[in-house]
Amino acid sequence: MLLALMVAPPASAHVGDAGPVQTIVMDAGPYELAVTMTIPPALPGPLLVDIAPDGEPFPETAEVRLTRYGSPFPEQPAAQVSFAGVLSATTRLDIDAPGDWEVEIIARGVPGEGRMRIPVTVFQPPLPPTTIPLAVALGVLIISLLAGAAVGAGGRHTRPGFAGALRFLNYTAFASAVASAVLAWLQFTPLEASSPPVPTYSGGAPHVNLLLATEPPTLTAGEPMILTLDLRDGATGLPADDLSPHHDALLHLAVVDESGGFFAHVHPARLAPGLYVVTITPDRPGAYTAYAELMRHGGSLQVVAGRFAVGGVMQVRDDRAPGLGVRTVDDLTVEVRAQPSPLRSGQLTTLSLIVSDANGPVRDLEPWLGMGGHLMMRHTEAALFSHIHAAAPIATPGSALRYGPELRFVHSFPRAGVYQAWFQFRRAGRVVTVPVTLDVAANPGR
Ligand SMILES: [Cu+2]
Repeated sequence: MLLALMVAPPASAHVGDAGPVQTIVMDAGPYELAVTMTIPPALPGPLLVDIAPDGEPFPETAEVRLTRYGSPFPEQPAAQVSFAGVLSATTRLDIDAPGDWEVEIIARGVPGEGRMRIPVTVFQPPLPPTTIPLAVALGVLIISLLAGAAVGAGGRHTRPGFAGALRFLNYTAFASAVASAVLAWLQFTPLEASSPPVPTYSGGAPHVNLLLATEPPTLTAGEPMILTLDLRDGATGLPADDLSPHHDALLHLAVVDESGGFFAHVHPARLAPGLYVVTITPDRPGAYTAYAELMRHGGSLQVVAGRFAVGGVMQVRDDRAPGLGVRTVDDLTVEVRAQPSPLRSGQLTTLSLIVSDANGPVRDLEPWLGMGGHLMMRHTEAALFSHIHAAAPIATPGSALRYGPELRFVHSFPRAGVYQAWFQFRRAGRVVTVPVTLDVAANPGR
């Protein structure tokens, strides 16, 4: 029972909403890193930061720093890790108080340096409601036992007063022992999973405005560029820095040119409150759209878009992506099927991807961003952007779950027209993108 009093309540995270263990994928410069944070179960305690390079190029080392949210990072790193011969490296950062923290990771390797700063909120929930009554009951039990012992030893049992006092102390000890046992049992029974407080906005969190900037300001096809996303609260204009992880990232960014020939699905690195950067290399001139998918703490998913133009000369063949049917992507044969077919707007449609290689159907597709497959899609004329996940079990970090050979996606096309679609899945640590053009006919019934 004393132990029950000593067990500290668990701390929980905001990076975080989803539980005390959270994976965040970010592109720090040239490196894609999957950072898994484990919030300490009690404070003070260690914040475990596991850094797993998620694809090529691989960094060689990383420096990790910790600071209170909004304070400058210390000169000296808290830890230095090497990725030589390991899949991931874990460091422990000492957290001594609840509140907002930031973890900085600087990865280094042959292609250069990349930086990211991930906000972490550590909560220490209030004591369980049974703690104080339990302490009182235990206190009464101890006092009545001691007093009973003193009275029994010092008093003469024949005296009616002493016998009555002794009986009273015995009853009190028995009652407080029963109360302590019940309260201790309640103490160990989890009432519900503790979760951080969700901010109360009337009508949900305000929308986010996206300010897009490019470096250099004048862009050329075939040359790397830095895309900066400045996220602002739609009500206050202040940086929107309360993004909740969804599908293993704070921000999913799809960058597409008007032809649909260029497609990049990346996870910009957070550098400052509301400020995210990513490097991409547009391969053709034209008008580009960047779709940022994000979720605010206590809000729902939203997509904000920005546009930029790329100059230069065409350096790639601009073929329209094939439609339904069989195609070869890298060393894989991928068949895209639709049911019902042909495609019509306004009807529930299952799009299937059947993946095989030289040895036959493939069953070792790995989770990517917690999912078996992703499908991003947009209408070539209407302002429609969709992100659909494969109808398959969701994978937890480090899961041994594998998918294939079939990935199914269910969608209802809101209107007729031509859709550019990109199916994505991961195999052997590599993300495979399958571009598909979908011609959707008008549904006479709608
Ligand atoms: Cu993503």
